[in-house]
Amino acid sequence: MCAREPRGMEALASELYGVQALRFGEFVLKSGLVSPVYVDLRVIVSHPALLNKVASFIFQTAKDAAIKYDTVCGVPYTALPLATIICSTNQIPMLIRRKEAKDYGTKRLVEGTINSGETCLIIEDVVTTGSSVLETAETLRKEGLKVTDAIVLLDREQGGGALLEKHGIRLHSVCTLSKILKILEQQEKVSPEMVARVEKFIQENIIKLSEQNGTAPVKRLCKEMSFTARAELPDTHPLAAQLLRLMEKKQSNLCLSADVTNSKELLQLAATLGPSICIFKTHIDILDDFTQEIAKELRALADKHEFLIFEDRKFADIGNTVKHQYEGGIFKIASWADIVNAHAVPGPGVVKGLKEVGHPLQRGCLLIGEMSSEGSLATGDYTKAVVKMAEEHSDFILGFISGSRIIDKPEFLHLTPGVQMLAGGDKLGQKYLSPQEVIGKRGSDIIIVGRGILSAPSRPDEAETYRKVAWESYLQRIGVSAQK
Ligand code: S5P
Repeated sequence: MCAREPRGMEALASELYGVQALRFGEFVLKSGLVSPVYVDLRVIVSHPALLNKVASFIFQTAKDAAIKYDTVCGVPYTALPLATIICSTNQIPMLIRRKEAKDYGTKRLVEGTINSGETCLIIEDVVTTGSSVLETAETLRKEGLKVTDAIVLLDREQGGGALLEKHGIRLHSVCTLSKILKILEQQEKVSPEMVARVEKFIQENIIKLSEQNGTAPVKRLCKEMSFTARAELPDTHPLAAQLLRLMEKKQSNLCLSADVTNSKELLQLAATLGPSICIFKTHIDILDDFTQEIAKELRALADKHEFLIFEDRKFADIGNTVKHQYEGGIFKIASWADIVNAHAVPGPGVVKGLKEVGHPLQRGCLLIGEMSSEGSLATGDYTKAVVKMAEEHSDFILGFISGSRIIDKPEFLHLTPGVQMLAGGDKLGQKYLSPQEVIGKRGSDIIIVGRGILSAPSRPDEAETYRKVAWESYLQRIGVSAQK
């Protein structure tokens, strides 16, 4: 829903352009997408007159739409000062939503007086997918408040309105990106060619409701960065960069889950499937006959066929204990595994302990953000806290085990288990999705396949089938047609 064009919109558009809240050119977004437009309304806090003006436009839009509400809440952070001005000027009680994932258990998520049953109007600066507004609405609703409407200064028209509508929230915008574009074109601030480029970009990046999953919209994944480009980013972990390059070279984003109990079979798998995979994943403690010699042979096969070894140990203890588990014992995991993984449940100490051992050896670790098993508790706020932990330790954490992309930073890798050609599950709670769904729709990078390959009559043929399907899904995602 877009409000009637308010008077003074031309002046507002011009001022926003003047303070560089809207910029045109080539910008790499967090997701890796290259966008011809960059909208950053945070800058308006440095321009008090403009801040006031934006606040009054938002308030007027709520009035014009005859919305009934008792309180106002701004989506953190840019909309917080806007909500403050609106509430202070018009004597409306305000609520503040906390954004920090930390200490969710002890801190209130909403500050201010909450009167259950009252209606809260959400204010936002810019809406793309609608997910930030939705998150705020969900937090408020959990506190017993009603959320029926949200006002946004700028709707990028990329599907946010439809997502919010699905969740019972009407989105009203002071202005849309295409409207602002027209104004700036008339004012000769933006060339007709640039306007056409931005319009095309908007069209190509509309997030359709059919592509959305639950509350969080799955990102539209065309025109993403290639694995090679991600390897070159300055913040990509060196081991992730090595992996991304070998993936591109071997045209493989397949990780084999070598869940066998006999070392001969393990080595045979590595020797025969090695050319098809980018990672060989072990559960070393299920082998009946492990010796350090096996680890050595596996290492040699990894070097020969250019794959990384990932020991799926799922560390989950205090830092001091995991350090010993990683370095010592019978397995001496750190001496042969490039990658390990850990649960974030003990807190950052688990990462710090592992890092003490792994970092000097140029190893890397994946954090488990989500699990493929039925009833997993690794969801929602827990997953968000895992992401935050990874960002704080990105010199050692190179990515995630998750069902989908859980952070839009191309430096991080996403590996997804629970993959078979046919969706379904096993009798013990494992749930399967197809490679196309995982790579193409959910934005993960690497599929982890165990029994889908291990129980096939020809394991090498089946591995090749999985490799091809997952690779084609990746190519489609970055907008390159697969070579037959
Ligand atoms: O959430 C998870 C995380 C992992 S690492 N779900 C999983 O299934 N895994 C592992 O992936 C699991 O331990 C097993 O080794 C593999 C899946 O095997 P499959 O036979 O079901 O493909």
